[in-house]
Amino acid sequence: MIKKIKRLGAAVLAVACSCMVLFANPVVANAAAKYTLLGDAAKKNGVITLTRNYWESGVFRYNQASNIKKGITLQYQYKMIKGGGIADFADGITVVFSKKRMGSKQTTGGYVGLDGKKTTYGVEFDNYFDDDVNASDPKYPHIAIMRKDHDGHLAKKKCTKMTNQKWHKVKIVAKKNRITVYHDGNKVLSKNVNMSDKMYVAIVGSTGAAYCTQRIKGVSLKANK
Ligand SMILES: [Ca+2]
Ligand SMILES: [Ca+2]
Repeated sequence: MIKKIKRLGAAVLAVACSCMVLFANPVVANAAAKYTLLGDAAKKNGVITLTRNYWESGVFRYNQASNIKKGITLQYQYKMIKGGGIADFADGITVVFSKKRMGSKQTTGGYVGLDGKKTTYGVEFDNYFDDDVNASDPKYPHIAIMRKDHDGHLAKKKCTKMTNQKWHKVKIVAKKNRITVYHDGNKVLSKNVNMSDKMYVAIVGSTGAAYCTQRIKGVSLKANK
């Protein structure tokens, strides 16, 4: 049984456990910066650690909806540090665009913050292949523009260096009808989408039966001119 669970991987267990109430200490507010850290996220010396252990979900959430009709530019840096369990890295970090503000209950494992709603979009930095449960998940670390849930890869790009344990720069230009993603200064993905005029923005890290430390820093969100 243990072998079977190991073979199935983190995401299978995520499916089984995706409805769990995950957060014992749900909210740490930072009103001045207009964002809130939820779940396992914690800030120290300007760096926000989203995850550091098994079955975690850490959320950086902007408290107010963004005007996507006009467009926004989100920038931050991230670093993934080798962890353990059934793999060295899992499951990744996702920038989530949702109609409803992200609350204190989040999915762990391969879902990485996506809530299953058709109106939800995201950009994932996925460092774990979700094995049998998610046939559409590429077998390599990838950046992807997502819709709805962990199966909803609208566009994807291989990115093995996301797990080289160094800081990487992300820039995402999100408009109502298009999401464009830059990684370390290079444009890597651009895809037509169909978002609402106003969307909430959050950055979510999660883990499952495998984990790694996932950190972000220097997060900024600006309205496009
Ligand atoms: Ca995955
Ligand atoms: Ca994926």
